[in-house]
Amino acid sequence: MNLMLFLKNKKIKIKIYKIMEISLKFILLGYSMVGKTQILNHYIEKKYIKITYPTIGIDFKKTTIKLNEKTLKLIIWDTAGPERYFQITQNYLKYTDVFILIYEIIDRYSFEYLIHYINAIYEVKNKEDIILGIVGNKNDLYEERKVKLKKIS
Ligand SMILES: Nc1nc2c(ncn2[C@@H]2O[C@H](COP(=O)(O)OP(=O)(O)O)[C@@H](O)[C@H]2O)c(=O)[nH]1
Ligand SMILES: [Mg+2]
Repeated sequence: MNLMLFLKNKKIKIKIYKIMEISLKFILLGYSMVGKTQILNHYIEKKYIKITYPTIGIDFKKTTIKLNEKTLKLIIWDTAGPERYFQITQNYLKYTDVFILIYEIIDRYSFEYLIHYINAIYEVKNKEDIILGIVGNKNDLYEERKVKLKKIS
């Protein structure tokens, strides 16, 4: 990879041998109590930690993964529920690469609420730049399921 620098109007070409770190920004969105923080903690710590407090404002965790022998740095933003601090969340949407929308399968409203996030994302991103995943959480409570599974074809 080559990097061009201009120093005192002189063009300098620098060869970069070490591949620069690639980073991807994720954001977890969803109604309060759907399990955003739990999912993030579980992913990072690889264990279940009981959460007894709500997320205030916005929080993040970092990790790295190996993909095709390259190290990829992940920055995962964990947001508070929609009622409070939504303004803070909104400011981050523009700088996000991957959106993870989370609902809980035992609460239909938490599923329907996702449309607010989708609309907010559309406001700041071009349609073709949006990478989005939807997660139905609390699957252990499937007997109380309120959001039906439908085949997507
Ligand atoms: N039964 C069950 N409870 C969960 C699950 N994920 C999270 N919770 C619980 O749901 C509550 C809210 O979780 P939290 O991660 O704080 O939700 P957040 O507000 O979306 O960040 C906590 O009491 C969690 O322990 C799950 O998969 N199953
Ligand atoms: Mg939280």
